[in-house]
Amino acid sequence: MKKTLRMLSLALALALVAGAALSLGSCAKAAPKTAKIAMVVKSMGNPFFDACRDGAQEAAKELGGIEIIYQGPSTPTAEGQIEIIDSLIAQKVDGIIVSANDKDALIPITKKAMSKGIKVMSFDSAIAAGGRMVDLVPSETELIGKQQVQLISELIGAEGEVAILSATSQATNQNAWIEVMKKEFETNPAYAKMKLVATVYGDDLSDKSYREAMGLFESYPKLKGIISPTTVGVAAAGKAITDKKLIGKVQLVGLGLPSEMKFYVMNDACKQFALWNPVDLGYSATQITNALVKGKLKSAKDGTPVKAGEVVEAGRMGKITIGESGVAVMGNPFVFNKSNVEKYASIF
Ligand code: RAM
Repeated sequence: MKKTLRMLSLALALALVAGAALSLGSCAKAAPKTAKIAMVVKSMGNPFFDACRDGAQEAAKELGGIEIIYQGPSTPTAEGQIEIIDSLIAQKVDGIIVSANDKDALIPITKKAMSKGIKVMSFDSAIAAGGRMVDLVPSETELIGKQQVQLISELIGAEGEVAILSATSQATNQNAWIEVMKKEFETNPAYAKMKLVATVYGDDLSDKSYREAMGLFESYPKLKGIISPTTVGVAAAGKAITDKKLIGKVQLVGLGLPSEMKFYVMNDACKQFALWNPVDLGYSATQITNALVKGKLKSAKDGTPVKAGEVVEAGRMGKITIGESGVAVMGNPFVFNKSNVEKYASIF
């Protein structure tokens, strides 16, 4: 009897070991964990960033096993973004894609994220080198800035007062473009008869941008043109010109969404403007972050930029090559006018 009992308990022990081995085995074969990629934008409620999010979701769906978390502060401040990134670190996300409200203020928090193994890149509006692994710009900064001055020059016959209506005063992308524009006004002989009289900030808020545009009409009665390199600003300026019955007197160019600008192109408040495809921008950024998360793009935890010459296979966008200081460039801006604005308005 004792012997049978001993044999029984031995059999039980063996069965338990086998069971444990089996469950360990099935554990090893478990589905790979879903990667969490967060897109932190300048602010919520901006249709430009909603289009970037759509592109991110498209890439996530194609790649599989990726969850996109889309967040941003209610107004475009660095403080709001710092809080969000801090909570994303606590949630242990795998990657963070940021459009920065300030190129330097975010560095300590993104460095903290990277030190914990989170992959960080900026897109649209950069974090300075040291605070991210890659920065994806929509187009060359020089090209964007020069094109804006050329577009307004064409509309005002290269003569008269021009003002810039920007986003926030700390925005990396707008400030970089404005620097190029200022140089053009100062040094390009083709623009010798144009004068940049003011740069004002609407903070990517429609009502503030509208008020700033109205303020420009008051302060500069001889104003001939406005350049607004922000989708929020250029649409608000279109409305201000229309409401003030200044169509034909004050010309407007900028970076706008065809869907928001169609009305102002058709009523002649804004005869031409430029932009790239924000869906493609979000899609490309997600492809790059996925490559970082999967280790296909080598990165260091201290935030040293990814080496120049590295290539990302970015789905329908083809190959994206990383340049100096980890900066990658997407493509060239499109110019929109009466001939094509309606066609693109249904896309972004
Ligand atoms: C606004 C934002 C964004 C910028 C576009 C052109 O939506 O400021 O950062 O890239 O305009």
